[in-house]
Amino acid sequence: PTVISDFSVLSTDYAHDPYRSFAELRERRPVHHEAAVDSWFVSRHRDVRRVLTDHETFTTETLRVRAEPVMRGPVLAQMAGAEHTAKRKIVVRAFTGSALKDQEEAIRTNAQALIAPFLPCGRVDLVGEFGKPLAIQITLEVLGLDKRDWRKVAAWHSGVAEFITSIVMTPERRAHCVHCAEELEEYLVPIIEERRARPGDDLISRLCAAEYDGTALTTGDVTALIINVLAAATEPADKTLGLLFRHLIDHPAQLARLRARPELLPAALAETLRCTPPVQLIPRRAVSAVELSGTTVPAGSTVFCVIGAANRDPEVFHEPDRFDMERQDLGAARSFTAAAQHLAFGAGLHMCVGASFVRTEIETVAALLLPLLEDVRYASGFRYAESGVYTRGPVALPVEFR
Ligand code: 2IO
Repeated sequence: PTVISDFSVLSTDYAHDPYRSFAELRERRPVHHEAAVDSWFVSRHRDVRRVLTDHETFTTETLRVRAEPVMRGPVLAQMAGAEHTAKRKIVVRAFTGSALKDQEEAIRTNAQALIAPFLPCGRVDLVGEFGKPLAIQITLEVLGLDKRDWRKVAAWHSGVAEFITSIVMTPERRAHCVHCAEELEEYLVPIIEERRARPGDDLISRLCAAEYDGTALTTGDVTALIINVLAAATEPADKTLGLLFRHLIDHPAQLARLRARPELLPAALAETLRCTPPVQLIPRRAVSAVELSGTTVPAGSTVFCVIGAANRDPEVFHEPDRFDMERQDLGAARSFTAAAQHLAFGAGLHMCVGASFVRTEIETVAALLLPLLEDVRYASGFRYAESGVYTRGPVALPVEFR
C-alpha cells in the first residue's frame, strides 16, 4: 500500500522534535519541497556543503527579504567580492587575536557578576536567569555600548531575532518586529555619530573610520553591520550554553570526565554544535536550476540547509545521534575553523565570523561555572524542552547544585 505522508517542516510535530525526522528527511526526501512556503529543504551533509560552498549557483540574496528590513541595511553575509572581503576583514579583526584576548576578561567579569547571587541558594535557570542576560551583556560590552541599556536592547533584539528566524509571520508580528528594529536603529545612530566625531578603539569607531572603494562607510552601513553583529552574537549564544549543559547533565559519565580533564571543553562544545546546532537552518537562493540528490531545484528557488540533519548524517559521523565529546570523527581542534566537519558555522565564504569568539565565550563561561555548580542536575520536576525551528535551544534550564 502507498503510504501518503504529510510530512511538513511547518508541523507542530517537527517543531516539537525535529531530530526524529532527520533520518527520514535524509533518506526519503533529501530535497523536500515545502509547498506552503515554496521552499526546498536540503538535509544530506554532502548536499548542504555543496549549497554553502558553490557560490556560483547559490547566493545569499534571500537575506534581502529575510534580514534587511530589520537589519536596516545589508549585512555581511549579503555582500560579495571585494566589498565582502574588505568589510569581513574588519569584523574578523574585532573578534580574533588580541581583541579576543581583551574580550575574555569582559566575558569572565560579566559571568561572575551574574552567577554570584544564585550561588547561596543552589538553584538557577541557566537560560532565563543566566545565559540570556549574559549573552546580551557581553555583546554590548564588546560593541562598546552601555551595558546598563541591556533590558531595552534585549527587548528590541528579540523582535529582530523573531523576524530573521520566522518561516511564516503574521502581518501583526512583522509590524512589531520592524518597529523593534526602528527603535534599535534610533538608539544606535546618535552613538555611531558620536564615535565618528570622537573615535575610540571599539568596533563602531573602526567601522566609521573604514573606507571601501575610496569612500567611508555611511552611518546607515555601520548601523546594519552593528545590528548584524548584535543579532549574530546574541541569538545563538544562550542556546549554545544551555545545550552544552543539557548534554553534560544527560551524560553524567562525560560530565565527570570533563571535570577531571577540563582540556576536553573545546571538544564538548564542538560536539554540542554538531549534535544540536543552535542555528538549524541557513537559507540560499538557487540562481539557476540545479540537481541535488536526484531532484532538480528550479532556478530562483529558496533553499534551506537543514544543518541539524546534515550534522547527523551517518555518511560522515559514526552513530550520529549519540553525544560523544571524544568521538574520533569530529576533530575538535578544527571544529572552529574552515576545516570543520560539522556545519553549525556554515561553510564557504560566509562561514561564521564569530566562531573563535563564541568558542572563547562559551569555554570561558563553562570553565567558570563547572567548579561552582558542583553536582549540577535538573531542578526537581523539570522536564527538558526546546523551542524554535530556525534557531533552536532550551526553553529554560533550571538546575540545582551544591
Ligand atoms: C544575522 C541566525 C542570528 C548571521 C543574520 C541575518 C545573518 C547571519 C546567521 C547567523 C545567526 C543568526 N545568519 N548570523 O545564521 O550573521
